[in-house]
Amino acid sequence: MLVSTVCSLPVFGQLAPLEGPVPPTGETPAAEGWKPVTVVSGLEHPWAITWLPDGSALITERAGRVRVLSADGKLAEEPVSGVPEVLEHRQGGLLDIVAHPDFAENGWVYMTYSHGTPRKNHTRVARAKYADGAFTDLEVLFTTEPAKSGGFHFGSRIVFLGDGSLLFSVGEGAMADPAQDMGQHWGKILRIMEDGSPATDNPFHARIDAQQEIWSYGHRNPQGMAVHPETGKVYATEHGPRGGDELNLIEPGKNYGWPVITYGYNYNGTKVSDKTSAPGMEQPLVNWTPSIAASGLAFYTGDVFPEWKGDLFAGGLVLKQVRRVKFEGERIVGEETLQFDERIRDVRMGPDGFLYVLTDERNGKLLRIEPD
Ligand SMILES: [Ca+2]
Repeated sequence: MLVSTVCSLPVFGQLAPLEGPVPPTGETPAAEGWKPVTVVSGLEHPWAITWLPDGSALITERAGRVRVLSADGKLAEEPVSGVPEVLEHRQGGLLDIVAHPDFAENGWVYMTYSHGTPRKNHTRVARAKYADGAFTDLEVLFTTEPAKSGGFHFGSRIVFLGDGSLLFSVGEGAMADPAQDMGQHWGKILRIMEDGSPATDNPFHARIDAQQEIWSYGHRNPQGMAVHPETGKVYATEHGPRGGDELNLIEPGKNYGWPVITYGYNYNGTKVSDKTSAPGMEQPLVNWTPSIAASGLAFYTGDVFPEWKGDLFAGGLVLKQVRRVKFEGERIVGEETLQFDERIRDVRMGPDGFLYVLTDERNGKLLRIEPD
């Protein structure tokens, strides 16, 4: 059985000698002309940020709080009331938060979180209406089945597809095999309608031995997901074990291979699998070895850094980096590193054309990436 020790892996430049022949991808060149500017600190293990139309933002903290950041950059002392009760346990807690694209009209905010007990838990999606520091009308939209044990690999990110449905990612609970088990929700990217009802055009909707919410499968722990601003295509990053972190283009019905194929190794250096490819299984667009410990993911759509437009920015926990994955059209043509001093949990586009990151620390920060 695989057990994640992502949190305790050594940092970049101090990697312990590997026992397995992990192919190194080498160091990527440093991105030039940027600097991090602290917008606010005092966030306890922040996980995700979403902006509202008035310029304020909501930030989740893993322990189960949502903090309000005013449009002028002040953090409200009182957390948002009415947040769903979460299981805070190891990697579990309050995870992603995304305001509905039509928030100005409907007021809905969507969240994912771990729910239950350390021995019996699930990943959940819920929504609530937000106004003036309070959630109301809380609705639990989905609960993964079956219950699992332990505090690893809950996922999770949410994206809206613009057709009345949403995708959310779920890890495989650090148990590997559920990722290929179509009877389970674990290790999948799932699709439901925005009101929680079933999406009747899902790829396995009619298959009686499969969970009908499955959109794609064979995932280990996807913790980054973003929709391309022009093509509408969905990209996701996931944690490999030791090495083998991946960027994937997510398409309905496809199998992304875990744990049958992988470029990663177990933490003790032994092989997870003899295979890095197999018929009917997708190859990653990018294989990050050594692992960056993939976190938040965002396409850059602003004008502050014109040369970054259309590129994908992937956060990394263990290497304390954001990787700029350079796109020409839909083709990946290179990669650069934005090096930070702290673990990066989320990467998002702000409404002001700046890229923002959240650091995963007890005294976590929101950083704005500005020209240097
Ligand atoms: Ca894969």
